[in-house]
Amino acid sequence: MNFIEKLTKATQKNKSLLCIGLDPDPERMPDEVSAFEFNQAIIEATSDLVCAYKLNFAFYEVLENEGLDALKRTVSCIPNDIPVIGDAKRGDIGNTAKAYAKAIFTNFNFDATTVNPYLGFDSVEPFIQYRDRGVFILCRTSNAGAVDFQGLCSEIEGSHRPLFEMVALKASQWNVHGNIGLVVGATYPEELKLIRNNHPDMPLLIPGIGAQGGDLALTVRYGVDSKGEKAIINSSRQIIYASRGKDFAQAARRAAAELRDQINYHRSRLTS
Ligand code: OMP
Repeated sequence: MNFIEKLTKATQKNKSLLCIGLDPDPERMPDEVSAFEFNQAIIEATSDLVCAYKLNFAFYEVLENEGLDALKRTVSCIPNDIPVIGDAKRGDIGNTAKAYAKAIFTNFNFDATTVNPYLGFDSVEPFIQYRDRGVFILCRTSNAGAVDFQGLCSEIEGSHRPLFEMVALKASQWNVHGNIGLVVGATYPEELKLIRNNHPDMPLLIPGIGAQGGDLALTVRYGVDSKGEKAIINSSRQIIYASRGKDFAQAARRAAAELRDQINYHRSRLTS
């Protein structure tokens, strides 16, 4: 089964577009719980509520050996039918990108990853060669500084459009194996609408709900495809740090269930 099939199955089985971001931060986690134990408890409490999990490499790399061990063990303890995204935002020359892709897809066994397209096609190609894995290209990121470069004017087929639209166009041209998606932040709903209109079938990874204040109703309305799917709506801190007490996993479950249900409420309004 390839990434898109796995994502669609998990979306339908769990009736969910919610992706929980497993970004363990010892400053916010309960005391005396390791990163792996933290993740394991949250996964056990939430795996029937999500369409995917996303692990951001930064939170593991900063913990050195223990973190890399936690990264690997976390991937293996996620049920096989839930896709796992390794959020590494890699971007480098082809030879190096090949090693990054092998590490992410073979050593760590992620179903999908995030890629920074700044270096162009040869930096992305080694990732898309893994045809059964998903590759999410950063398009319109959720942060304030997204405007610095992504908003710069570029020329597309004779008309002047912002660079992030060019990135999306190139990504769709590169998508010969059907395994490319785009990252578009929930904090830029108009841009999300534009990208979805121009690329009706692409899976979109949409971070920025919760701690970053993205608008959920607009995210759902503009982010989903014509079937109400292919939007992976990520929230990390709002869910995993719902409580710092012993009940942290159950609190994460409540926060996840609430967000999944809100997403489904907005989805139901699109079809009614
Ligand atoms: P919260 O703000 O805690 O929900 O976490 C958001 C997660 O999504 C973090 O792991 C970010 O690194 C990641 N992210 C963004 O916040 N904005 C982006 O534009 C892209 C990503 C990402 O690629 O996942």
